[in-house]
Amino acid sequence: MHLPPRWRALRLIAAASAALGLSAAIAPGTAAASSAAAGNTYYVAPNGNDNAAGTQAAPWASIAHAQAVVTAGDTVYLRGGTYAYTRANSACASQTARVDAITLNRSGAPGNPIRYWAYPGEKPVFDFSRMRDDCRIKGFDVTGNWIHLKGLEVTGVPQNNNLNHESWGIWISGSNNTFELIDTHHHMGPGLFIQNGGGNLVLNTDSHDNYDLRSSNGAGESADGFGAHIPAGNAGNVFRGCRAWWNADDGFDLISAYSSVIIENSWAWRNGYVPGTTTGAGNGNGFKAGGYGGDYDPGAVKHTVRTSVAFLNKAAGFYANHHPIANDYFNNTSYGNHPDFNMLGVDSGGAAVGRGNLRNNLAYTGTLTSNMNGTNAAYNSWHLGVTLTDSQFQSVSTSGWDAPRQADGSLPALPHLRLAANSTLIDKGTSVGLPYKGSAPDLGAFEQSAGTPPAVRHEAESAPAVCPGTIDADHGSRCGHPIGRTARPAPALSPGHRSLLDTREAS
Ligand SMILES: [Ca+2]
Ligand SMILES: [Ca+2]
Ligand SMILES: [Ca+2]
Repeated sequence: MHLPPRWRALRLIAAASAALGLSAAIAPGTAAASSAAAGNTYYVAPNGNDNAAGTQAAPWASIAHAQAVVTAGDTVYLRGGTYAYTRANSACASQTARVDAITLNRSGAPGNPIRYWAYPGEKPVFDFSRMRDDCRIKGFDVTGNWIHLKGLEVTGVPQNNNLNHESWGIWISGSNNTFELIDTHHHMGPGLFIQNGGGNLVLNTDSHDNYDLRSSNGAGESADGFGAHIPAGNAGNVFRGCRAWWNADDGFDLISAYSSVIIENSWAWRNGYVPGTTTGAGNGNGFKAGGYGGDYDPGAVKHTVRTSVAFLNKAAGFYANHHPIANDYFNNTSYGNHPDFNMLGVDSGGAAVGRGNLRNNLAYTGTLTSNMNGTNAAYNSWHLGVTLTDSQFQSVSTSGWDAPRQADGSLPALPHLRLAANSTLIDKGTSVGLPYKGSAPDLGAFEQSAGTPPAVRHEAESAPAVCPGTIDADHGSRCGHPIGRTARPAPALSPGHRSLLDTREAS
């Protein structure tokens, strides 16, 4: 852990509080025992023995042994301490083959997941840094369904040769799994990567300091914090309450995703650098919301990125990445990125054009926007015609965003980039179907108005949130919003934009 001891202690306290609060609902021997959800409870500990009984008094040693025993509805408590791995559970068939340290292929069932949870108040650490397998490595390979991982720290998956694009901390191809309160970091590849499957929830999870320094497509080009690169027919993947920082490539990456993904209440900062430095590495977008290698793709789907924050990323805070259709970007805050919102899309003829439905977003410092012609954008801070200053905010600090989470696992309550009580950005938004206070939504990720009753959900504004049909530069002004705009030709691409293409790590 890179956190100072004080923060680490606070984080442990928070984790303990959260775990204790939830453990009461599922504790063995309670009323839950009479419900269908109640299964067996087993224990794994670093000093355990796989020939033991798997009880609290006589725990097993490995999660592999546990998963060979469990069935739907069972809970495996992982005691605190380090589970160190030195080899995969199969041999490398070649130097470009893929192996797993841990394979979770045993599925739960609807309402009866298999739970692999940190024991309340303890932190099980899965350390893969000493693995020497000479091919691509997955720390956790989750191929099963209805599995719930909670409270685990996952670290150090290496690349042991330079013939591949990346290894992976957690690799997912199953469906309806939950990844909660995971701290995945210091991998030579993405921290958490959804390759296939739908209905997966990544909740209150952190991914940071990942750097693929031995990637064959360039050091740092593939270590995203989070990725979803799923085929069609896999709806319902959601990232909520997640943080991505100091990942060498992007914070969140949805390139080559053919099913819609939602990212909400999440933060991304300082991505695109060698972790802990300002030395540039990979692409460096906070939220890379799609794209298919830069080309028009008729299979494109709409993603949603909302109530999220990006700051100090090397490239864009929010980036369309040549996406062919308009994603929804609602109530996001982007601060000091390059640029804050880059809506570079592609039309059916392959030409560059702005693509995106933007409402209630806030851009401050850095370059505010680029490639906006052709988007459907209204009620964003740059439409107000005023120059923002720091006084709009309670704080513009970029420190402390990796502070411990709240007791329920949610993001820490910081004053940073929250609107000041007298901010002119309060109630300047328009309803996008999200809850808000006061007479209208505020701009940015944090609703600030207080003292007035919460509004009920309003009908969608008269201008549709989603532009019907294809938007292009000539028709952008027809995809209505009340602020008059003049359609202009799409701007030429700067050379740097092409370098933001990112086609490799989806493989
Ligand atoms: Ca990249
Ligand atoms: Ca990427
Ligand atoms: Ca408001």
